[in-house]
Amino acid sequence: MMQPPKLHADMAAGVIARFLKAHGVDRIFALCGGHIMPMWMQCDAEGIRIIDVRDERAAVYMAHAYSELTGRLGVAMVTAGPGMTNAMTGIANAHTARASVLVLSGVPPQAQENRGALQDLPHVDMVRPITRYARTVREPALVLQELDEAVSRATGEGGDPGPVYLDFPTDTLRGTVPAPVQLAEHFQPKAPLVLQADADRINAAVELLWSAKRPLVITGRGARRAKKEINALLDQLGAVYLDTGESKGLVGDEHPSFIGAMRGAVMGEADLVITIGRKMDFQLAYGSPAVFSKAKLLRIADCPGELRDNRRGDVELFAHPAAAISAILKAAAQRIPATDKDWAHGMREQHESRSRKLRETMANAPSDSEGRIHPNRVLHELQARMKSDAVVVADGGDFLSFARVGLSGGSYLDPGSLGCIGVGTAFGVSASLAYPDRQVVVATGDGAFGFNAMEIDTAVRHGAKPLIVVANNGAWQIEVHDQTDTHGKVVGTRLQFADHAAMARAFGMHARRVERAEDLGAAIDEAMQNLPALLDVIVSPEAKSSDGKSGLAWIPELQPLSTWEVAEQQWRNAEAVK
Ligand SMILES: Cc1ncc(C[n+]2csc(CCOP(=O)(O)OP(=O)(O)O)c2C)c(N)n1
Ligand SMILES: [Mg+2]
Repeated sequence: MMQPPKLHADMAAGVIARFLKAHGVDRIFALCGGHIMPMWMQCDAEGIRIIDVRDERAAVYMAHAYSELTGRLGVAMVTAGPGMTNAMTGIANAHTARASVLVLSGVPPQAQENRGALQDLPHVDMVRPITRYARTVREPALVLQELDEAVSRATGEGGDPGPVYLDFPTDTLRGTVPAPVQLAEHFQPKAPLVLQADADRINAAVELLWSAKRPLVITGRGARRAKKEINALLDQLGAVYLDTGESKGLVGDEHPSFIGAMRGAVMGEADLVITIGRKMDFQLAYGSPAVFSKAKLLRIADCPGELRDNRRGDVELFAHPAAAISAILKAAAQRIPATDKDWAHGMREQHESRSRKLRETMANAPSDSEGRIHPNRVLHELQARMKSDAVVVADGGDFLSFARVGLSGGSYLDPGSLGCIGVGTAFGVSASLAYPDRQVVVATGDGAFGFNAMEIDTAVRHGAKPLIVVANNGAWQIEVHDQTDTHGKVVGTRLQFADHAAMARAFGMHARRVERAEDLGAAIDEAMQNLPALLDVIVSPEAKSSDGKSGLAWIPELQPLSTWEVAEQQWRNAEAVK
């Protein structure tokens, strides 16, 4: 039988592995296949841990979560054809979330290209609109420079960060990279880019900030590396603060600026909105003047998508948020802010009173007439047992909406603005492998859980220790509510009250079903002693979340939420009359 050539470190596959290792990649989330085998074996030979998953979507989700949580490059490796198409949802999600992910794949050997080869698809064409860079690399001597370009784009050197894609014909992976082109420069890890702000614009920003009476700071993805500076800015200015799913945990709920429960009111009252590393996407009403009716805008970001989408800033600082805010604080020196302290304190007081009420409601949320537990009660019992640095992963429809508000920890992940439900278990496994000493709690709807449920197997095999809590209401319930309210008929949205605990046990995970509220506490305690674990909690389908009520599910014309839709229509009509 003919043998393929023996693998070695100077083959393209070996050079790829050495490049990754040199750039600090210590793990790859992957699912194997013949086309990528040389890379796979060489990554292992370099001591890079292969975390082998059960579906390529999960590989990319895990690389995504790793990148979001650690700030480093996440790497996924998938095989050609269906391996690659399975990965596409993960790539799309990383694209929307602007997560730095490198996806590596293979294509058939060049001699078989377009001949009807096994798993031959135009991968690059398929992912181009959802990647920052996508190439097939056919020449072994060009592997290093292509990798360098891809990683630079993934990490946002010159544009929005996000996923990048490279694939290689299998013969290229087996081809030798000539020693002279293996330049040492390509094996030098790069420090993260810190873009400095222009001094004139810093002064203009100080003017805006220090003359505002009702300044509101909103953070997103790009603010994550500026925790200290953002807290200092809030302290100095006495501004109020809204977090978003992208940057939860950056400013603690105990901070006097934090007014998360006042989201609706504050958007209309602020006279200056400062976005830091945050898109003005649907979650922020596209920045519409109909919603932010009195606000000037200061926008700070080091990537274009977070700097000027939908609304231009009165001042725009194209700079790393940490650098920009440090420069702002230095330039403002001892200047006294004009912030209306009574307004800010009032906002905080109302926030505290609403949060207190929410906590009471959660603690006492009654079961329904059939004894099924209210989702808020589940979250309350969980939260009571979680440490402040826990990683929270929320997923689902109604349950995501409850969990987003009801759970807090040191880091937070969810389906993001792609609304990519099903990420929960994969995100949780990756988080737990990244931070083995932190609690990782995955709070997921039963529908959402189903997409990647098999990753419970990956958790067990790889020693990841998340606690997965499945809110089992036997339905895609947020859709059931929408159908009932909007169309008066429920069709194709009911599931069974399936036994997810039995499924988890089949893969060697500790698991229990919980049916009564009074059993929750002990079941959670026991699960936390036996991680990884899954709790299949029967929750009431009658509970209706705020996302269910806000109109998010029925997709209005101009805005995502009904109240904003009304405001936008009124504003457009009033402007048209003028
Ligand atoms: C991949 C994907 N498919 C479908 C949807 C539409 N969708 C949003 S929420 C939801 C229901 C989720 O059900 P479940 O996870 O059980 O949560 P519940 O609403 O029942 O609490 C669906 C189908 C989506 N956002 N993403
Ligand atoms: Mg459900």
